[in-house]
Amino acid sequence: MKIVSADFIKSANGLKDCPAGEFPEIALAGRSNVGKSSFFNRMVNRKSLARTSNTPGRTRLINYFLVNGSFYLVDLPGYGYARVPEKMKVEWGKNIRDYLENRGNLEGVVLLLDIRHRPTEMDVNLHGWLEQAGIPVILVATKADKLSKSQALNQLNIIRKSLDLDDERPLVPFSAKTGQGRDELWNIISNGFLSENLPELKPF
Ligand SMILES: Nc1nc2c(ncn2[C@@H]2O[C@H](COP(=O)(O)OP(=O)(O)OP(=O)(O)O)[C@@H](O)[C@H]2O)c(=O)[nH]1
Ligand SMILES: [Mg+2]
Repeated sequence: MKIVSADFIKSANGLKDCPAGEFPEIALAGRSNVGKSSFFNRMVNRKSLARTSNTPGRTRLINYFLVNGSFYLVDLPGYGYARVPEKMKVEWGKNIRDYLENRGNLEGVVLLLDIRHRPTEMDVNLHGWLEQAGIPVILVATKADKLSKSQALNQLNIIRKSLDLDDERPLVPFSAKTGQGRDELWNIISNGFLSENLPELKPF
């Protein structure tokens, strides 16, 4: 997919604060620090449109970006950051679940996992929950540049086993640093999540 524009729309504080759902939208979910904001920036080829950080827990609101004037990419707050107060964690969990359950124009979720680590219990739970809810999921293994090819293959297998994935389910190794996986993911997104909306996406 050719990206002609990507614009920050707003930071929403919960579902009620999300923009009117006039465009299809795709949400980016994953553990804090897994590379969601970096993923977004690389996918739209904008260096720092979404703020990235070494400090986990950076993205606390639901950040809306409009791509090609025709669909939203949504950068969700990351989960699982140990140093966040318990009350805030519960609040985040509620906010994200409320969003995922009730956002009518949500076409799918990109679930990001760090290629170097075994999925956490929260990753496994979220993945299972999304499948049960019938929400289409694309799985991405981030930070692939940090491993050798053979290490990466090994880790991809571990992730597959932990999430009990069928062989045909794509798990795409990705690097925000090198751009590995970007084209493949745009293909999957435009042929899958957005396929029903493609007529609307045609103008460019
Ligand atoms: N080498 C390498 N580093 C990456 C990659 N993706 C992200 N990082 C680094 O990982 C750190 C976290 O990245 P972010 O994109 O801010 O992660 P996030 O998931 O948005 O984090 P929160 O907003 O806290 O949930 C930053 O230091 C990034 O530079 C990648 O593909 N390769
Ligand atoms: Mg972020």
